[in-house]
Amino acid sequence: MPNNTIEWGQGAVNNDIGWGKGVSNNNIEWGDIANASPSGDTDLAGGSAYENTYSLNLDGADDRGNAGVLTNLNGLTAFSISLWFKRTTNGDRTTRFLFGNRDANNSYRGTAMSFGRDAPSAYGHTLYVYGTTTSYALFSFPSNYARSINVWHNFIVTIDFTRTDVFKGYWNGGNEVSLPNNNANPSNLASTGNFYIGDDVTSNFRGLMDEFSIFDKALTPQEASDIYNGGVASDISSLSPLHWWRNEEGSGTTVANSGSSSNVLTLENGTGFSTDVP
Ligand SMILES: [Ca+2]
Ligand SMILES: [Ca+2]
Repeated sequence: MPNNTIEWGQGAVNNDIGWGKGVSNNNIEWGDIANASPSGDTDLAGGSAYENTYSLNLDGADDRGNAGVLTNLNGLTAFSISLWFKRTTNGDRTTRFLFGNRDANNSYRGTAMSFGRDAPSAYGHTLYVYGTTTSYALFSFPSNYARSINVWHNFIVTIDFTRTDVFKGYWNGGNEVSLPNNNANPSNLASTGNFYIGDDVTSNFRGLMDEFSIFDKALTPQEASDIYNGGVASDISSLSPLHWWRNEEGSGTTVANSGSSSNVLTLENGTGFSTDVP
């Protein structure tokens, strides 16, 4: 009967026998909405399931995202960066930058990471780490890593200056590369220049990027594997990222920070979105 007034299927308001409610912490998601409520209570205000719908589309000319100065990274002795990327062309004779910090004079002031050129001979993919002293360290993935086009790859770089192998890097959740510091300095990270995604100074990345995150700790091999998740990006909020640009806006020139920090990503020079995601 339309408009019945007996609230069929609903327990009495404020009933105390748990009627209509899944057992607390049940593992069959009984009564669970959007996985946001371990007790099975409906959480209409805070419930939001992880979805990945949009990535960044970078033209390889001048497209980039600008996060400004990430002051909460300055002076850290341990940090990690995770990024997903997809190239759609190969044969590139230019080394392209996945990300980089630099100041108003184009001097590096933090990190930078290159994707080594394809030809005439393939280069490794190198992470540069500038410290609060003037010197820097560099660490490279082998040149054959992440070379295939039209598939999504994940790179995770972890730095811990108190570790013998200061650098541990992961490609697609494994393929670990461990390297000691190759220099007397630095012993920490400088972060006093703008942080750019897809850009260093001139050689911008060409392709798609997504779910870019930065942590104030060295992620473990298990955490690197969890982030890769078999090649499907997933909710990493339990790993407490400081910065996490998801690009789920799908339009406009500002990307929210889903980590604990407030730095938004400003999309410059016509940077757009794609519905192709990892
Ligand atoms: Ca995304
Ligand atoms: Ca452009």
